[in-house]
Amino acid sequence: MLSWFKKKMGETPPEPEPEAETTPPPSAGEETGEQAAVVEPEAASSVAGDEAGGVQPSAATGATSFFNRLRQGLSRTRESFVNQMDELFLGRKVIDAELFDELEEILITADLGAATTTELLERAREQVKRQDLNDPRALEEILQQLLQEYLVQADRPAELVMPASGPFVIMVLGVNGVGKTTTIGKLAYKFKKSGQKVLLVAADTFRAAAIEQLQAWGRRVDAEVVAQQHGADPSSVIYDAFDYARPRDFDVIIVDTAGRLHTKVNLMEELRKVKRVMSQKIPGAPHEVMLVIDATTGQNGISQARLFQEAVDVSGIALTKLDGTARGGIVANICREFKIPIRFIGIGEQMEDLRDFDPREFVSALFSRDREATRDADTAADQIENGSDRP
Ligand SMILES: Nc1nc2c(ncn2[C@@H]2O[C@H](COP(=O)(O)OP(=O)(O)OP(=O)(O)O)[C@@H](O)[C@H]2O)c(=O)[nH]1
Ligand SMILES: [Mg+2]
Repeated sequence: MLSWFKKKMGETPPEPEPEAETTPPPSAGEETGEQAAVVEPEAASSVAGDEAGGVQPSAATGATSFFNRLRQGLSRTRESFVNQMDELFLGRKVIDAELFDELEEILITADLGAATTTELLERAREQVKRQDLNDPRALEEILQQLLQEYLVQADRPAELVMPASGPFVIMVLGVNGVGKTTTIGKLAYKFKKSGQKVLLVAADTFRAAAIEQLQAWGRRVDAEVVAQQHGADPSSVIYDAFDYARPRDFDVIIVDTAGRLHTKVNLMEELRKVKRVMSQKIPGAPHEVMLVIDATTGQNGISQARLFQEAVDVSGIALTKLDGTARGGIVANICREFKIPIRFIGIGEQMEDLRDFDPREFVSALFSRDREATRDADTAADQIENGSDRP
């Protein structure tokens, strides 16, 4: 399992940091001279009971079933991808131009995008030539490895970095229906499980149901919610919420925003304003601007995401509904397009269905066959136990 966020640690000296070179300085921590340290990774086997009632946590017990759950979530993509690969390689003895052409089609169908596909195949061709390879299976391995490289190349670290003092403010944005509120609920659940005090802020005042939905998540994961009435000014909700939070020592504040009218300038204006208000109330906030993208929307989802990125400086991506699409190649496409880390992936509607994005685990789950599932799961479990699953 990943250590998925870093936490302020005022007095305790930080643990030795295994991924020190990929870790940026926590902004507030540096200024204050305080150190950040990695919070213990969430235990893979400790899916807590649903104390507040509502959602049934599924039986993810132990690293093996954790990996299998990811496999299961990705089953549509995996089956389509792996089946097509198997068909392609079946009976082939050599790597030739025709094989590359057909591979190109598979990758494009998997939503890798034309540019990513072209670039990836170009690099694969080079490797085949350089190593003088003939066996099509070797090509599959190269492909796996190149895909993984795309996924890790985003030049910022995948963990969230909390400030050294004060609450960690996360602003969540994205087109309507992509899964913002659900992701916030799942994220709140993760933070709560890690012992953090969480406040949710209903700054999506566009429709009443959005506020109620966030409140329902708050009850479910036992987090407080600050909300005003439907139609209220989002900035005023932020003011209220941050005033409420100040004396109450929250560790994490997660702000839900509206996703309506994304093509209209006024939504982007509003998001900029909301962001500005946050920084006026809490210097440095929001510490994370998390863009939610729906994996089932393909290229369209990517162009929408670009609009948000242009309007506000996005620092991380949550990619939802990967369980609902056969085109998981979008992950590589997004990594190449945005150079922003994918922090989390959504693989279902339950509260534990938000997974830390681990490129190696993802690629391995994507390429695994049923007959290999047990072996892969065991390997993943070993890696998790040995703490060696971080790229
Ligand atoms: N299968 C699946 N469904 C998801 C996932 N994430 C969210 N959903 C579903 O997607 C639908 C929309 O999710 P919301 O969280 O309401 O989306 P939103 O972005 O907040 O929508 P608006 O508030 O209307 O802008 C809901 O039915 C969620 O249950 C996921 O990872 N997998
Ligand atoms: Mg919502």
